[in-house]
Amino acid sequence: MDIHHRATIDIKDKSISVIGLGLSGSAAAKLAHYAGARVFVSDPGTSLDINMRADEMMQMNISVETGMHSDRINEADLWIVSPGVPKDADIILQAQEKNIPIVGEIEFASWFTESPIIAVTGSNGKTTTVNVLVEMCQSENVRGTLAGNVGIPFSSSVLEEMKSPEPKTVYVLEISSFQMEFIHHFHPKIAIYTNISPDHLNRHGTMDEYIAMKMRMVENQTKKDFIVYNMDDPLLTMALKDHPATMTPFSMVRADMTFRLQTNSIYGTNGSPLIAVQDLILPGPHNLSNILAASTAAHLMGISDQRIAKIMGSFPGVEHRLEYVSAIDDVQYINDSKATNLDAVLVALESFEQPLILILGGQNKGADFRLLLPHIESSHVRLIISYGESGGEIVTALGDAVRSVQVTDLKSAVTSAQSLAVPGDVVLLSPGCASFDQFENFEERGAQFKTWINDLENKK
Ligand code: UMA
Repeated sequence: MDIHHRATIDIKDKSISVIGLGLSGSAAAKLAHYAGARVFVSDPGTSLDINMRADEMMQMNISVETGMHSDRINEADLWIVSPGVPKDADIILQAQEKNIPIVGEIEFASWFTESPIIAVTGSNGKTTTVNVLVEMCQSENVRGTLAGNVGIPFSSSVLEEMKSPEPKTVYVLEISSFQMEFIHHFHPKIAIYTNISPDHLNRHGTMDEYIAMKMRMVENQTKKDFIVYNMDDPLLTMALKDHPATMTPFSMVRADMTFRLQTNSIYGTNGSPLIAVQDLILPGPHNLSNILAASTAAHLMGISDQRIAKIMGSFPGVEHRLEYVSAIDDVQYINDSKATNLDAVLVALESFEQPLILILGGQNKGADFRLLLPHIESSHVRLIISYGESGGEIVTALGDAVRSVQVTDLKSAVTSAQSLAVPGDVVLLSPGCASFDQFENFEERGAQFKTWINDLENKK
């Protein structure tokens, strides 16, 4: 099958193998099936979720196998791969040897829509940015639709649009580096880069490779398209230096921007004050940066300053991102389960002035925990509770820079935190690791954390 010219791609009656039966695999399979392809989905897993999705596939007359990738995956004109499958996995290398074209789920979904795409990436802040942006992008002419790495597969949203077209649709997609490994035609009208710092190095190997994957998001953009990027980030500025797209940067320090931050106010596109920083609900300088990113893109979509200011002043934040859970005996509990890398932990540390009990742990993604040392020494962290697969590594890396306690799992970490906290403390779950050693995903980790905190409260 020739996938090089998007205009001529036709999947009707083509055999398509979908690799992975997670969220994106099952959504891509449904989209491909709806578009008339002969679909075969394969996943070596056997979990309850996979079996449930396999049942759903069978009910829709989509062929499926679980527990293995059999040779049947190679009887295909096209592969659609889930973002969790790395590009150097054995099955990928074998398919490439057989010259089977491979696309990622985001690429595949993009073939079936002409609606403009705003694609948001970065090492941190992308979830908050997409959520603020999609709220801003609701007007008479624009219907912002959130999808992508946020847990809503792009394929599901596109399938919905195919079934009930909405001409005002503008997709606001959170994009991860994984999702850009197999793209060909993916072409956002507006790309947003929040920042770039080391993340996912266990998958991408080097920082250069990680940046290269992030840059793939704009490889099809021309001067008619826009890149909204954080000009305060030297790595980003360097990486985007020679790109032909129209640059519309944002900054917390420069005055010559679409939205200007000065003397504790944000100024609008006509130069007059829009809102005072103290009137924003979202805490911390990182969120200010995310808000400036979203506002700049919303302005490019024709959204009025008035609407932008309204959302700036009312957006409450995102679940699992510095989310306030409860205060028990004058100790605040904060759920930052979305912090799966060290940069996100640093952002969390900067957001509090009270003494902190920091819960770190889970599955390490290749981070060096020693990088936390200077920040822990200069912040208010008075105790670290580490848990999970990386628990020992964290204790060793931090040495005696701060008091630390190692426990086996997150539930024990919560119990220890409660018994060691004193009034005025903040107990912060900002794990700096992936959740996969003990949970399905960071959402489940955050939800469990909140349940255990609520249990503590109910026992009072
Ligand atoms: N699998 C195979 N063959 C392999 C390897 C894996 O079949 O060789 C199977 C696994 O057995 C599993 C399935 O693939 O059943 C999982 O696929 P997946 O890991 O791609 O997960 P999905 O459920 O499809 O979710 C993905 C994103 N997950 C990852 O990128 C790891 C979700 O982002 C995203 O929300 C979803 O698509 C919808 O777009 C999550 C994530 O953790 C939140 N993202 C990372 C992050 O934010 O740091 C990048």
